[in-house]
Amino acid sequence: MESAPPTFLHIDMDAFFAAVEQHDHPEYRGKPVVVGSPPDRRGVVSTASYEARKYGIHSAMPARTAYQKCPHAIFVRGNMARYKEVSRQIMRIFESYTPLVQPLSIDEAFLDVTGAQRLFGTGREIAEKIRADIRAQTGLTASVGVAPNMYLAKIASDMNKPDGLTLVPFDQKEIEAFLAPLPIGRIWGVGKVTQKKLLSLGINTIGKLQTADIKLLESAIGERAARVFSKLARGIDEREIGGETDEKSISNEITFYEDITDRGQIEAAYKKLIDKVGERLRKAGYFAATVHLKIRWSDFSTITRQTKFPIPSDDDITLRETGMELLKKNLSNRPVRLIGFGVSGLTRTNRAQTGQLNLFDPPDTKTHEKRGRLSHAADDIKAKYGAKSIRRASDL
Ligand code: TTP
Ligand code: MG
Repeated sequence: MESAPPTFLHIDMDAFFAAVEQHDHPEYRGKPVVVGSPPDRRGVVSTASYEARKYGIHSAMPARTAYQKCPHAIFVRGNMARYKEVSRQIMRIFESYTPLVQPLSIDEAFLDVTGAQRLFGTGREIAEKIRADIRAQTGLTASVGVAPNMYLAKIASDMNKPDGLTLVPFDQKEIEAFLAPLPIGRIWGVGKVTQKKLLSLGINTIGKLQTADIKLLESAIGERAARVFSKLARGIDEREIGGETDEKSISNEITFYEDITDRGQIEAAYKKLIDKVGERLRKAGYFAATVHLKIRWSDFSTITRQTKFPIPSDDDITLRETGMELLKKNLSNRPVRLIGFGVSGLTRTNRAQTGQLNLFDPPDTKTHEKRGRLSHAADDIKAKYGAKSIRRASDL
């Protein structure tokens, strides 16, 4: 078997809430649609159709301002339950191509399709198939970036919106040339503060950051940040999909777009991570013995902490209780860049296993074998009956 190059997709729906409204209400199509607060209230715009964006309307803008810019726009409150339903549909499409899916928000996800290439074709071909599936099943368009890592895929998906497919080169020199003209704000994690500091050094493009003196950078933004951002400027990103890394642990993490200090916001994001991990844990049929917390502060220093459940657990309540306790113990007032939650010590039963365990045949080995066999069986069925045979069955 030829080894396929590491390939990641970032998929993001176009004008998501507004596009759903235009799909569900054909009379809105081709017109400026603004989803969010009514214009006579003090709320903001959630999103605007591309027709409305021509008038300068965008997410987070006061609805009143949007109205001033385009009084004839169609203002709708939106229907979250419906958006979540479409979100589930697209996530299911992603999962029909690879189990390595990391949703980032309601309308976007990272996919590691490295292994999927054997079954479904090149990264580009997979991206096209997914776009076609989304269109067929939801009537909506998505933009996709195809790249050798997640960070480049995310940059790329935004470059030809709406309905765009952007391929990032896989050669290091070409990657650097691809990034060079982009503004530094496009680098994942460069917030307003860092941007200001870099601009004061005359660094306004990724290209300038590529060639910047490292000592100068370090003195401006600190050693760790300098190291991380100069790597990202060259397109180097070694992160993996925050999914199941092996059979012994399940974890998920989120990097915030900006450093967050608001405890409520951090806790809300963390709870979502806990729920996701719990879902996967149960889906995989495990109980976990240990909870893990990861916090990366704004200066890139990182802590990991762990604690044991009273007994191996898989239910949401225990996961949340134990997880939140661990978070509350370790959160301070420092701004947070990344938060992660994970579980390990996975077992098939939550009963004490004293004396039952054969050291030469630990449960994880069996699990691994079983899962391996299952995946192989799935691969075989797909190879025999077509790539979509399994997905159709699970969609029923
Ligand atoms: P985005 O993907 O950021 O925006 P979008 O899908 O509307 O448009 P684009 O084509 O540029 O991707 O966000 C997805 C949805 O999340 C968006 O449709 C509405 C919601 N949202 C808010 O409610 N408030 C916000 O400030 C943002 C940015 C998004
Ligand atoms: Mg979007």
